[in-house]
Amino acid sequence: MTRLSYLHEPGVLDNLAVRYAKNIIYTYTGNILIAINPFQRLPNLVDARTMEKYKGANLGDLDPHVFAIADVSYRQMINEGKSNSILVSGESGAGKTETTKLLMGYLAYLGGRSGTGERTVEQQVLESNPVLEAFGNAKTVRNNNSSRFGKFVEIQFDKSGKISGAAIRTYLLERSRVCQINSPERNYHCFYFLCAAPSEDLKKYKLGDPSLFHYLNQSACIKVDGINDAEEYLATRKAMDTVGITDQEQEAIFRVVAAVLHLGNINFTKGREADSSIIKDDKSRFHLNTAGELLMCDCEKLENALIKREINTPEGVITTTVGPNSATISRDGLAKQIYSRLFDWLVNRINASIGQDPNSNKLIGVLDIYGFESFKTNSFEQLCINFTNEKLQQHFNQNVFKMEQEEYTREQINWSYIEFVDNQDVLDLIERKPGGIIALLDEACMFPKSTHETLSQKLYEKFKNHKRFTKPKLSRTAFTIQHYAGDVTYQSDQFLDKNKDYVVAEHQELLNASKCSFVSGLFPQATEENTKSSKSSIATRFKIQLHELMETLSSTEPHYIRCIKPNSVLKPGIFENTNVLQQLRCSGVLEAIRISCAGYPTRKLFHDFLHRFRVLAPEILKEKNDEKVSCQKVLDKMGLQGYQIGRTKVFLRAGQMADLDARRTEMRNNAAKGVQSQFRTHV
Ligand code: AOV
Ligand code: MG
Repeated sequence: MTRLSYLHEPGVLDNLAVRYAKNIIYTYTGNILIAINPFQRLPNLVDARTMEKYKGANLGDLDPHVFAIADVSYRQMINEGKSNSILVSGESGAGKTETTKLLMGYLAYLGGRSGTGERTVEQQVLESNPVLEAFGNAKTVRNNNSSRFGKFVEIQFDKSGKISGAAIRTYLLERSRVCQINSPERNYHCFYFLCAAPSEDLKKYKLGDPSLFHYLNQSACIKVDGINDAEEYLATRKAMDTVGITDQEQEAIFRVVAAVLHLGNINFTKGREADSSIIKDDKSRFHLNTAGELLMCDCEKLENALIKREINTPEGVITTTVGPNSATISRDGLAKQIYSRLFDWLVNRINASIGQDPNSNKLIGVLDIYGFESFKTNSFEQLCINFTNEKLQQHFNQNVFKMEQEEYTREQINWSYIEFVDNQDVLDLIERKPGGIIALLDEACMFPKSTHETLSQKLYEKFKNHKRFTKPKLSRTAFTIQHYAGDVTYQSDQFLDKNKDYVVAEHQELLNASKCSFVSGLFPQATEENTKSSKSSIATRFKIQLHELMETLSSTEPHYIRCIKPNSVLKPGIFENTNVLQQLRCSGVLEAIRISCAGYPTRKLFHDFLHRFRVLAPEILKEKNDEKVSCQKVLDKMGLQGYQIGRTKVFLRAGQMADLDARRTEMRNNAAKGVQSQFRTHV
């Protein structure tokens, strides 16, 4: 990209479109790789031969590729002993997860131990993907296989450069999906996989068609094109085998998944007294009993945990009842809590089974995290997601700048400071403690009387003069943040509930007493430590996780891959200009290009420069000067201006490389013509 003669938005866009039309989906802009989703398998692009080709090749010698980025990271790690990270970002459906899998596949190829058995570390690392996707991915409007959690995989290497361990960290699984979905989306894949299991499993778990279950039939979508649920069920079990989840554990996992479905079918109706409820009918009773059996807990206690509450008062504990609405909320809360703990269990189990290498100090981290989101209605999840993106954007900007400036300093060339839009003020708005949005939200969650209205009033009051915060005119509960990628209006209605992460004491007690050690293990007895962590809010915990991630990232050499979704119909061959442009803006690619343009986007080692451009001035090369002097003379002869000569490299302004290349081609063509005419006279 930086070799284009005209580096501006239309030029950038046109370049990408032309390449995409030829199925060239990868493009470099400086060190950043842009990857455009092909929406079709391009087998030649990712096969073993291609891997072999990229192994050890210099960046830029071959066509742009994710393998090239992985290869550079690997070499840097081996040669310089420094940890690297690869940050993959882009909007939903842009291809982050697929790109991440290609990266991991290539790293496993480089760092794998050839010829050893089935359950090598690298096999386990790769097979963790289908397991996590089964439980953490779902069909959404934007992507049939959308990851509903963020993921950072640290692959550890030993002294000889072989993979010796790995750690997977996940971020903020979307919980609301377990209980609530809209057409044409689906719940998490695993529910449908299990409903398509062989009949003996179905019988065991008392399951049937997905349309029988409330958590699945709220959406009209049951089947997804390209996903065969029955096959995926078996594939998931196989992947679980590989990552070391035992048969017994697998049985318990799917028992819990089935129990969640049965929980969702328990309905309530008004009881005799005011504010009380009873199980609605025999069908609901059946599902209640089945859920209880599957979770191996006392069915009567399960019923009570849903329709009754114990309240501590100075006079002692009193038991009250709750109405059908509250009972339903309680049921959904329980389902979400069980599911999110199951997911965390899987992540921990995979980590334990793959194992960490305590002696490894070199790693390559791969980040696959949700891109910037702006929907018609945006809630708490979007705030967390966009907060993540603000953080990563800051990291990106700082690095692009830092890398540029370090290079200029190293080469001792003159440069003037280039300004960039800093987003520290948005980060402060969200995360400052005290006084930021998260802090105010946490505060509101502590007061039983808070509502989303009181929270909103507080925000309006506090940030009325903040440049990045506005109150939409007609709303009393929404607020708008000016993110680096655009304005997003958040609806605060569910913020309080979504931020609270407490388990109802009755639920905790019930499941802790389960006769199934797997289930009781998901709800361990409260100790001092885990009450402390369960007391902190979801947003604050997320903020801490994010902070840790940034610390890890800043100790590594980062590489950036920006995934782009070329169209919103998810089809190959269609390139929507405005859509792509918006993504290039949001991902900071255009900003990075602007930075490059302001400086010296192309740089070449003296030797390489002379090698390439000697045809332009053969007489100068004959002079046997020092390489630096020769470069200077070639550039002078070409009449270029504004370039700089560093210690080891020539630094060219945007477009100058293209200019030189054009003249070189011209020169060569002329030379070839000359040879031809000579040849002719000779004959
Ligand atoms: P995402 O991870 O960026 O979205 P995915 O990686 O799941 O997006 O890609 C979405 C779909 O695009 C995949 O299921 C494939 O069908 C197709 N696809 C993407 N990359 C490639 C590729 N390199 N080759 C072939 N097909 C591809 V999200 O997780 O929703 O933010 O939340
Ligand atoms: Mg994904």
